[in-house]
Amino acid sequence: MSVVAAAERQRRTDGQADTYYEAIIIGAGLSGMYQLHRLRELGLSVRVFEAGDGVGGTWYWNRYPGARFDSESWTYGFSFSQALLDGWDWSEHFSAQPETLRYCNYVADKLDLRRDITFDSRVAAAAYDEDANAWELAFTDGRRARCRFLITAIGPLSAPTMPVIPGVGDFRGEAYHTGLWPHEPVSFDGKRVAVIGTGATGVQAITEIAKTVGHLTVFQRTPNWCAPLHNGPIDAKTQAEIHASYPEIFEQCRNSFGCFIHAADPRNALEVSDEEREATFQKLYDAPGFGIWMGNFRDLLIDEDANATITEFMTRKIRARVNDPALAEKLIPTNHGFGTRRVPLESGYYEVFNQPNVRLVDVRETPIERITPAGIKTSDADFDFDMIVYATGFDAITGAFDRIDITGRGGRKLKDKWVDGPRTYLGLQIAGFPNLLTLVGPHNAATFCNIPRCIEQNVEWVTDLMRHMRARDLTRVEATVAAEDTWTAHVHETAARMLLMKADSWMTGINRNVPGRRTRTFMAYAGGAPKYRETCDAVAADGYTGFALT
Ligand code: NA7
Repeated sequence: MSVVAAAERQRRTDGQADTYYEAIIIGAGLSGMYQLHRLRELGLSVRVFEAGDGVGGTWYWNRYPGARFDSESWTYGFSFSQALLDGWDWSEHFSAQPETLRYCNYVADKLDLRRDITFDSRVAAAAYDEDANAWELAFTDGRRARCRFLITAIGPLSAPTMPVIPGVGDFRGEAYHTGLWPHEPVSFDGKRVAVIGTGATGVQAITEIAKTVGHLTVFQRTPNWCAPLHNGPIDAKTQAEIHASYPEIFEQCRNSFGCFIHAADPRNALEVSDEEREATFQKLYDAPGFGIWMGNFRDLLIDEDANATITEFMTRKIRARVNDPALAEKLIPTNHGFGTRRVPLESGYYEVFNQPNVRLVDVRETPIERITPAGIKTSDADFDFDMIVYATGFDAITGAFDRIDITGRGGRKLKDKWVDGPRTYLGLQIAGFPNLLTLVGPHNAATFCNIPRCIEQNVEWVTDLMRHMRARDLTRVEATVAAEDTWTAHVHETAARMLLMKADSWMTGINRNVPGRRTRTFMAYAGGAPKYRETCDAVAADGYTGFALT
């Protein structure tokens, strides 16, 4: 224990000493687990508090049918430890949630993390005590804990939102939100099931539920541009090749915009002939993963005319796959171009609508009026269901922060500070909130990334900061207002040239189920992971410019 921590422990004579740590990490998902490992190596007294009763974060909560990677499995695992890489084989190119949750548990076991994690602990409030230079945490069950550094590892998509529809509590059948799925198996056999929501989650869930359901009704508000996942098992030969090529795989990820193996095509869509463009689109459509979104012509997501070419291609694909032409038109987005919202990857999604036991309800034409005890009432029909599945998404990126009452210097609430959208420095720190570090926080490249790749960068940067501070007996770090203003302006400038800023989505801060989430503001960082990493490294190399260290 450092001198500072020992002094603090000595100072606390109120019986709370055993709940004081130099660092507390909130959340035992991948970022919390890795941060724990690194801070423990540094010799800090550190504890993780986790709301669930197991590790895994996103993969712990999102147990809905069909949940699986859109990242290639073999690009997703932690890269920092050869032993972790050597001891784990992914079974599929895009593994399903149960396997990923097993992976999270494997990491926790291998690194012996559980001894420093307290489960079933949801943080209700965190307040900065200026005199003590410490954070005081209150848990929902009344327990308290204190720490010098508070590190949030609470995830960008971890605050599920229910739709604001009258009568949601009235339904007498089974009802589940995808992000809070039960741990026990759920059967759809012979049942009349409704799914509300057709984002990346809804698309996966609908495709899986349709395999065994009695009758399925999909309530769609905004169709999305879905592209084929092309998943498959990993055979023994490929497995050996993957293990032998990890250095190259991670190097390729490191150099691409979103840390996927897909890097943008250096050509512009309108520079090539129609035939060449069509052939490129077709090749990407037939290839696995996010290539069609991230490995496509470089101007598709910034130039309207270029975007129109892929949008037209994808329109033809939907028409070709859906038998009923009128139904196909309902599944084709009309208010945004391809790739300007998160692209759901699918494995037979469009064909689901060719099944005789599946019906699509376009709620723009016939809005849902209320949830009834028996089902759902729209403006033109009453539907009876045995089960309603809410695939209605999350209060993204800032929602998990808002669900904790966070108070900084001078009694300032984080929620108030961010009322018009987040303001941060590097997506890792916030002026007025000393010693609070926000892994995968808003304005951070990690929210727009093959996430473990960016988690490693975030965690290693925070660990280096801690090392720097300990070596100099510094105990307080806070972003300056000027640095925060500059970074926040840079985040907005970088996003402004992207077409995705024109679409309503969780990335642009719109959620009609959450009061106040109506203003379009970019929630992540669109400058790309390599540029983000370079900036963070330069800040560190310069002695942490933009931070007041005392
Ligand atoms: P999303 O992408 O936010 O999707 C939520 C879906 O729920 C979307 O289709 C919404 O329609 C729909 N929704 C929300 N409220 C309503 C109401 N009241 N009525 C009808 N439909 C509604 O969340 P996901 O969980 O799919 O994905 C989030 C991310 O998690 C995903 O990108 C992955 O990276 C992991 P809307 O589009 O708002 O019209």
